[in-house]
Amino acid sequence: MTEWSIDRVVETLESAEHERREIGRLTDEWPGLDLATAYTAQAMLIERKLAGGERRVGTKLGLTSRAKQQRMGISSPLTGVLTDAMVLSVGAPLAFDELIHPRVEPEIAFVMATDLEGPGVTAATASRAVASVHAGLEVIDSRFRDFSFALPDVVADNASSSRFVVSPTGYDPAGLDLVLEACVLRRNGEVVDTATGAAVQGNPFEALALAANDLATRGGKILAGEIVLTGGITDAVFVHPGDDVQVSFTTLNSLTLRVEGTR
Ligand code: 0L1
Ligand code: MG
Repeated sequence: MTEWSIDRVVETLESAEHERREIGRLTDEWPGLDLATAYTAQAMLIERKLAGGERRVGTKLGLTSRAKQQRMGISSPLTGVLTDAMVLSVGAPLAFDELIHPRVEPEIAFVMATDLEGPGVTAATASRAVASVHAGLEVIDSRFRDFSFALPDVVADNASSSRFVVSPTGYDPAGLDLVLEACVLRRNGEVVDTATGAAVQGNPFEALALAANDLATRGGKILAGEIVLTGGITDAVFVHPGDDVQVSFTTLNSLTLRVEGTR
């Protein structure tokens, strides 16, 4: 039997993504896969994507809302890395056949004006580092069967990252009350969930501060110009070919994603 190692974790996750194949929890097979080891695996996974030609474009938070934490049975937020290969232009369809079992969730997104580096970042200092606030829509596609994972599994899997859309129009953070910013998630015209920005750690700027402080524990930071997805505001909905998903915010824009495919 092959021993588990960080290399093997990365190769297992990479092949699951490339072959669009679900896998079982790594933590069931390797109980030694702790959080620190999982973040090392995530960093290696990203290094390999970058070595393959992808470009880092941002940071994402996951499991920042109670709706998502309750659904996944994990109460701790986590971070991941966004690359240009995950970017979907506004209006572009989602190619279902490229993915395993995609789900869609609304996000409040930031574009950063300056670097943001912990420790000690507060929501107030975090908000001053933001250039603009945008509507976001994230497609998550956990490589784990039935989206069933423990925290180290999903950390190693780069927080289920797959695709995302950010509205081109950005808003001055000083002019918004993100705690009260409301969002409606619709699938095929039917309302499936609603929430306000308060769902995201009480305030999306708290989530941004959390990301900066957490990254600092691993020697990382958020860079000027990068996008930050602050975490799904509502639970994520499964999508299938033919579906239209729409996220509509009070002030931020609406985004619609059409799902195409044959499976
Ligand atoms: O698959 C997942 O739900 C984990 C990633 C969480 C994404 C989010 O909360 O935004
Ligand atoms: Mg998300």
